[in-house]
Amino acid sequence: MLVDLDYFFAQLEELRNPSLKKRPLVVCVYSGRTEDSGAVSTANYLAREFGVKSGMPIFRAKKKLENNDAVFLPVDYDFYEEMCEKVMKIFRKHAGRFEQVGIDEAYLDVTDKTSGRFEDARALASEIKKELKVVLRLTCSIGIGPNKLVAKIAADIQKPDGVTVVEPPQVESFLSPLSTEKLIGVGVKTREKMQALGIHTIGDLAKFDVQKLIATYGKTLGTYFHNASLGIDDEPVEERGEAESFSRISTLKQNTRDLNTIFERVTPLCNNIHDTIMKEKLLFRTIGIIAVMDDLSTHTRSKTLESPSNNLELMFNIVRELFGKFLKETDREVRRVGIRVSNFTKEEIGQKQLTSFIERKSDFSTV
Ligand code: DCP
Ligand code: CA
Ligand code: CA
Repeated sequence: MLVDLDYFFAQLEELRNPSLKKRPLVVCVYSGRTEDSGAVSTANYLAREFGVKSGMPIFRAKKKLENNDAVFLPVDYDFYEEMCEKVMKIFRKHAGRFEQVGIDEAYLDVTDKTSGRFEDARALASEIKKELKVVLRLTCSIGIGPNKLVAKIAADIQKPDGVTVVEPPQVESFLSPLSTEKLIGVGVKTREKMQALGIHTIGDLAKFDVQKLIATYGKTLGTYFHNASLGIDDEPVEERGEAESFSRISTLKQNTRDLNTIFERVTPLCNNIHDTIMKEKLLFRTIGIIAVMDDLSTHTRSKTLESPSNNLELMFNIVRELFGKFLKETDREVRRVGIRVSNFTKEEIGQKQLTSFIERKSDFSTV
């Protein structure tokens, strides 16, 4: 399933001020140069009837909406992010695996929950929409398909407040009449190039000789376009942490080459990052060190684990090992030290492991 909120920022503005629902509403990113310079972030469906679109210059939207009692509001990202968190919490509950993509949409793998039955998935979609409506008074559109590619395109078909289900036997006939630009990776340039080859729809692309596609776009992209046109996609719904990486850095009291002094300095940084990781229920795979030298040059080294972990002791050991190795590679003194942890996945280990882990952590702080 791909779940996408309808006219998201504008819908949120209507939520806190329902009188806006009856008027064309445009949410704007003002650049501040002149009064009306900037771009339209999004608009409610009333404003869209006048041709207002995301990305359009504000002055053009104003012209289109002249004498129509329209409202123009500046973006309020803090409010949108706060609401986004509440929305995603509801979606996440209903998914076996969950992957947020962008501020207002997420993939939900519901294969296990529905035993792979599309009718059950449709019922689940109604349930999710109902909960979103009752709890937060918001609407969304949902696409359901055998994979992410089909679900994403399906979600766009009936908007706002729609559900579109595409079962495996319908995939080809569903995709075939659509424009190639519906496929991820087909931008303006690619579409023009495809048009020159006589490819306009996804169906044209499916019929096009795959070897010729490869000759034009290279092996990776050519193969991808061919498979995508047939609705073939086996990308998993990927649980991921919100942050790409966490890092902390600190200046030493004196420049040094002494490993113990360095380690003493990075220990609280490790503890601090580790607290964040535990709070966010993340597992890391990559641990890195940062060293800023006396000549202000910056160096990094990192190590990637075979499997994800949240073990603090392991983090300490690797940080120590990396600094030890690094010092052997340089004659300079270190001025600032830091660590960076990345490559996150969401924690899936049981409560028991978690508790024993926290105990281990408190052992450490008494050393
Ligand atoms: N957004 C933006 N600038 C853009 C596109 C989008 O600021 N050029 C913001 C505002 C949107 C939000 O991202 O509300 C989500 O984008 P969508 O593409 O999902 O569009 P909407 O949710 O606004 O409308 P729709 O009902 O078509 O999904
Ligand atoms: Ca949306
Ligand atoms: Ca979206």
